[in-house]
Amino acid sequence: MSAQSFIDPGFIGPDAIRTLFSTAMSEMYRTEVPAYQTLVELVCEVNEAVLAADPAERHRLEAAGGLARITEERHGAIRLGTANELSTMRRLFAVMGMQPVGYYDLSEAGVPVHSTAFRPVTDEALSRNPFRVFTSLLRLDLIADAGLRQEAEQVLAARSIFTAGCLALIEKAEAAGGLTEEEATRFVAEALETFRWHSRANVPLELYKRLHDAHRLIADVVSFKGPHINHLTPRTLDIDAVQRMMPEKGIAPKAVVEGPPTRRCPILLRQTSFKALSEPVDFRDGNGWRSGVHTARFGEIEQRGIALTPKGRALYDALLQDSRRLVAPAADGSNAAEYMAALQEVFAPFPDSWEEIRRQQLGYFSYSLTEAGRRNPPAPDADLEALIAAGLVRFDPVVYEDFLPVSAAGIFQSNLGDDAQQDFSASPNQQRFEADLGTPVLNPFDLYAEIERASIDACLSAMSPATA
Ligand code: OOG
Ligand code: NI
Repeated sequence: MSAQSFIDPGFIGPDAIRTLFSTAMSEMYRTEVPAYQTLVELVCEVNEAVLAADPAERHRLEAAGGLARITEERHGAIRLGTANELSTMRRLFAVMGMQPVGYYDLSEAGVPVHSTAFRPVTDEALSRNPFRVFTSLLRLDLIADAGLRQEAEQVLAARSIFTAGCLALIEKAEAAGGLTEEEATRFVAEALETFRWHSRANVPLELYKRLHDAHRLIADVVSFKGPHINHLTPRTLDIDAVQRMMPEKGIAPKAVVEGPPTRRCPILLRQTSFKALSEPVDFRDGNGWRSGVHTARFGEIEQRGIALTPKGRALYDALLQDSRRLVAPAADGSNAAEYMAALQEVFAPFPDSWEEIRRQQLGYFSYSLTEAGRRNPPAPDADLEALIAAGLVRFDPVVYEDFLPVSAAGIFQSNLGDDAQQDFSASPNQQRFEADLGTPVLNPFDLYAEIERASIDACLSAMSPATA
């Protein structure tokens, strides 16, 4: 019996809805932000070159089933204003098989939001389409000016970011356990409306300015009819090459690549972005409109590496902190080369071979039978290490599917401009976030551990009567 048989035959299934949605989103963003299209083309070019130059890597990705998903792979980001918006967004994403994973506190980095990532969680769903959305909730509680806070709350309380059709289809999916193809097509079209850019602001220019002075991000969330998608990020196999080539395509990247340094064996996540565009916006003015500008939408690329265990992550966090203590990256990019050199040097103790990362239990791996293993399926009680040594089982890094708080802060900040540095005291409030969300967030480490465990089980049950 396959997992598919649990889905009502009349329904198309959450993975297929997610693919319809991510494709529609990508098409919409391509027409809204032309530089995104340029970036996607550059990433494709670089990915093809990497695979052509490294047949072993191509083969490894093919064997591990990871090649097909890379070209279409994207993440996006939105910023929400209220608890109600967040909990409804959770239900919307659930229709496409996306669950809230992880909690990110950005207050520490001077950004008044806390966040989670909605994404598929099983190995199977991830390999079909790993589309994820970094979703932030504005924290008006961090705004000192009580009067302004109240005005912002009123504006947010009066807006509804979901169409009636979208809400009806969410309810339908929840009640029936899925959507038919026809319903899914309508659902995607309705849901897309929530993420669309609105060139007409929800507020007068005067209020926009006051919100903007409190924090640029507050203006971005409160002033508009909905949470426009603010970037869509393709995945590259060589972020250094894309970073180098962006200026040739007329795109100016931020000065430093966030995350770990360049390595032979990529770990976690490396990201870089280009600055937000200044876009014309009409603000309310009495009964009419008045023109102004807003900068919110930008482009980003990422390179994903292995998911680290808590032990590996602790080592990463410690080394990142050490490098930043040595050279703090300046907002204007003036010491970028120095910072990247420090990063490279400080990270030297992090092992850079898959064997060693595995031996020290720093990362999660997916185990599978080699061709020889398939010819000679191991007994259920066989020893995994012995099977690896005998060439019957291979191991591949499990891809990191999540985000990194320090990197996310760097991405936020590069888009808020150098003048936007602001201090909030660090005040993570996961409990409040989960209450607003309506569920606890999932723990990413549990999900990776489960993928690893299931892969080992699958190797050792290849010969069991149930599947023979
Ligand atoms: C989200 C910034 C964080 C990432 O990839 O870490 C992010 C935002 O600007 O809303 O997208
Ligand atoms: Ni991003």
